[in-house]
Amino acid sequence: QKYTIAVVGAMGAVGREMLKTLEQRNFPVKKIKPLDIPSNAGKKITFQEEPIAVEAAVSGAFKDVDIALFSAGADASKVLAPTAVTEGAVVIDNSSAWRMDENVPLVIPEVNPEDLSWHKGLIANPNCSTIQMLVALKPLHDRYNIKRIVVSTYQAVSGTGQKAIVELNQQVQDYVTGQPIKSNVYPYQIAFNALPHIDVFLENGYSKEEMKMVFETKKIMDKNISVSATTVRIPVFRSHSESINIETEKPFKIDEVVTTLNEAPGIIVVDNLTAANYPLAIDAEGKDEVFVGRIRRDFSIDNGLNLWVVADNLRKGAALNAIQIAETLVQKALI
Ligand code: 2RA
Repeated sequence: QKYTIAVVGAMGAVGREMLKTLEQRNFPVKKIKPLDIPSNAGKKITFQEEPIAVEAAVSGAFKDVDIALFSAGADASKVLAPTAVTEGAVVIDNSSAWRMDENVPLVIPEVNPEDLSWHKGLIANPNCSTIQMLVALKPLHDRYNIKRIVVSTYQAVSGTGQKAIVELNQQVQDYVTGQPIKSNVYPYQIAFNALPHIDVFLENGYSKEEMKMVFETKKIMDKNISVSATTVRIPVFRSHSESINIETEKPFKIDEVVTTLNEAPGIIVVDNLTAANYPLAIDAEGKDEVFVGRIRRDFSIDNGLNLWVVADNLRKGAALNAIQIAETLVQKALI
């Protein structure tokens, strides 16, 4: 069977990656329906070497759609995702709009595929920084029962979108040519800088991005895990990097941890200090897997472990995870 797939936000960084990933994974596509804001209607995208005109993402656009992949921001999803479900599409939403809704499964296929069984037409894709962290930690949680996670992230500007990619490029060029550096996307210059400020700050002193990692971990993997997060924007175009410290209930041996990670789905271990081999943002770009290295005991506590985890934030962190959800729905006849 083949499916009509809508990509909502088709002109954005994640939307483009969704189209590319659908092509590369030979998803059984009958028809692609690129949707975006009305002012982008008529522009062309290419799918399987065919130009396709973008249509306006409005009610009525989903009547012939089987699966709608959304990456159009939370405001658009809040309104349009329920409309798409009503019109008969199964929606996989990459925005934060529906992630914590109790009627919406929040799914990473390597971590909690069973939650797809209770979807009611709308499924949420977790935040990119949560996805790569939980793909890496799920096998360790299953074997050693993680009690606490402390994570610091080093996030690429493509997580903010196309405009941030353009701004970082421009700032570097302006620096080289001696022009004044202008900052519109972030509160400060991002080139040659590090901003501990992703999304808005909340009453509790944490950013929304930091609290997403806390709440999403509890919903996806285990509500009993304590999580403390610091999320930082760095001048990298693609791939998020994360320094993760965990405390487990059960004792572990490091070589056992490495074997467990090597055998787990979606993970590639890159960890050879003699050869200075460890996961790098530039190596993860365009790849499907989550890369784990710098695996070492935290000697300051019992059963403590440190990891360095890197993944392409537009791919496994967004587009690929959403498409793997669609693949799982098809495989399990949940669509
Ligand atoms: C970011 N995780 O990196 C957020 C949304 N993609 O900005």
